[in-house]
Amino acid sequence: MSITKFLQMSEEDRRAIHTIRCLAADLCQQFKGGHPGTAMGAASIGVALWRYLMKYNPANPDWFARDRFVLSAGHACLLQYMMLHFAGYEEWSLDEVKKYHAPNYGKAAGHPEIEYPGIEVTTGPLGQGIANAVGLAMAGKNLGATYNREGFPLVDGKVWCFTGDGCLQEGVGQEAISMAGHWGLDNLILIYDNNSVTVDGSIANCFTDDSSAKLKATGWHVIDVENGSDDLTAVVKALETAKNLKGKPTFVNIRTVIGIGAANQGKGKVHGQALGDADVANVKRQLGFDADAKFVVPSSVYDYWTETKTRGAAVEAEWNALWTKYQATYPKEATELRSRMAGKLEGWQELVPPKSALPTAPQPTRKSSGIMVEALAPKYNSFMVGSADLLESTFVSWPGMTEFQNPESGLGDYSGRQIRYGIREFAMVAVGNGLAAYQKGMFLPVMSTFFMFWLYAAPAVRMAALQNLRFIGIATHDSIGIGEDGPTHQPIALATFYRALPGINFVRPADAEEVIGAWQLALNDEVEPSLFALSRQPVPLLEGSSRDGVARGGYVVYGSANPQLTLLATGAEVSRAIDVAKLLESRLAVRVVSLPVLALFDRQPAEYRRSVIPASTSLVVAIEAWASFGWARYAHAGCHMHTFGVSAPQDVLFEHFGFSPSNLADKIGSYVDKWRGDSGKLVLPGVGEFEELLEGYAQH
Ligand SMILES: Cc1ncc(C[n+]2csc(CCOP(=O)(O)OP(=O)(O)O)c2C)c(N)n1
Repeated sequence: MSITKFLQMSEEDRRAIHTIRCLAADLCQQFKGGHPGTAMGAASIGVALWRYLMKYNPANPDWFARDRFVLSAGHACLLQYMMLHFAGYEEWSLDEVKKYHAPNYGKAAGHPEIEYPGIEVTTGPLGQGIANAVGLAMAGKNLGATYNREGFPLVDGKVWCFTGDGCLQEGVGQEAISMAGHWGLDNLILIYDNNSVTVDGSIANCFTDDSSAKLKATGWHVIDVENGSDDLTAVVKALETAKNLKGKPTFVNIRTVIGIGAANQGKGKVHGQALGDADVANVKRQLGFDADAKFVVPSSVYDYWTETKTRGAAVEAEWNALWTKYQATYPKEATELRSRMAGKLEGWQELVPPKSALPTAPQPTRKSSGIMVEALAPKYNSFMVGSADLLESTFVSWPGMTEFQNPESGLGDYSGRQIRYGIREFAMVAVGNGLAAYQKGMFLPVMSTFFMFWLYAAPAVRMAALQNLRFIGIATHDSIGIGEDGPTHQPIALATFYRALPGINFVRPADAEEVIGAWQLALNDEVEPSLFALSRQPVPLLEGSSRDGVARGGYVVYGSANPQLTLLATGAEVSRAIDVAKLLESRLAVRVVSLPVLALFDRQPAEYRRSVIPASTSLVVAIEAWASFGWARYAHAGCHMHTFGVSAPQDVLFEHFGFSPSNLADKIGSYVDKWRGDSGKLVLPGVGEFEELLEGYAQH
């Protein structure tokens, strides 16, 4: 394919595309880094979308009814930045775009970031963008089904997602594709920039799927374009067709040439390296540009793009008129939608039961969490509540719910808010991120699976935390307390990651009261996602438990005002720690501290933390049936897991691993004796002397 053979375009189109290619070469060459190849090869796709097809208003990037674009191949962000510049987004001046890879970094980050105008989600970890796009498309479908009325297509935007070969190789991309096909999301268009090249070169060495056939078999419409880098007309036509197809999402498989025009066009080398001065000049010469002039944008190219601004203003004005009429015609729906547009969740506080109304008989914290799901989910259309095939055991269902399903299936409809994600944990959370990103605060995704399988979802949780995308994650069966399912299902080290992750509320509540505290914390925090680790096994409602204590991250739940020994615990181990305290208190003053949210406790004033954990006057021992990593920060010693767990009933397992109250009292008692010495005066261990009290107790 020769780059001089642009037979299918007008002169203006060709010049616009050439300009993008030369700019991409210059932008990477200036700091000798970045990803030029795809921006060059897929320039025609960019022009087709922003110049011809997408509905947006550059003067109001957050216009509610816009189409949404997701660059799943986030490394190709230069293309998006240039498009936003040409389309007329004020904040995307050419100078701003030039900050790509610059030391004075700005909006033109190495991968697109959600906080900047025209960028719907942060992308870069390949595959997740496809799932985000599925979430955005679900959001559009759900809103349309809930608020659109005859003659009022209030929500009818499309979601355009750009994928390369990489995102299609990633499991999460395939999980999401499968979901979209199942749901028949016909507002979703997945554009495959099929250049058949990744970092290491041709995909012939690792990826030989027939993607078009595969997507067809997954329930998608498929359109093929053969000569995408050259044939703008064909690209526009294919995307136009895709936009109008009904009943299924559409996959547009467009063959392009990566780095078209460069010496190494079609090769891995142009994917992620600057071309070099000589080759940049060579590209420009071929495209009829001055080989020595940099960052050249002919004025005719800016003229070519002026239309996007007038068109954008007109479509928004038209929609505003529709919205005005809608508000007059459907005041109730409009009021609710307005409140959701503002990200409000009004009146939930009144629906929260007081401690006196909570069940006093022991019950699993996963079940206590269900109290809040049942109280809130039926009332708020913003709640999109689902599970990766564990709806009942994670208590995220409610009587009378409607499933989010393709109406054709007879299983539900698009207004449904109970979501069956199937056994696709990673995509579940990445899709949830798309829901949350549609318009922050408009949706509150609640998603569930066993805690162990939040490991599968971890990369998407990280992206939620990075972007301030709020969700509530329900992570049940959170320890060896899962019992007979055995070590494959018993999380030991996972909490360490979630505790270290910034921007998330990771909560392990001790009882029903703390579960309420966890929900309150999550709902009061309008910014960060939350993840609750919940027990499979029953725990009693503790006399000293407190939702306000959860709001401080940790608090004294039981025991002495002047302890010689302070026990720290979380979740189901808190009641166990209280049992241990009771066994020891005939000879020691003991206190028990519940620490449901370590990161939040860390942010409390030092005096408060000292008053809760008096580490300079008391020995401090942590009890938690997870790995000990991190506890040396709070305690002098700890009782933790050192192996992967075993298959047996949960009460047998707690015995086996040394967590019976009598064994814990034994071990901790001996530890205290050691530090009390013969004189009886307590000597406190120093930094670095953390002791593992259960290491070696269980051999496997
Ligand atoms: C999950 C993940 N793994 C690895 C990478 C590193 N990486 C960035 S781009 C890329 C290759 C992508 O190939 P493709 O999607 O075909 O993009 P193109 O070469 O067409 O630009 C890789 C491996 C990444 N960004 N995300």
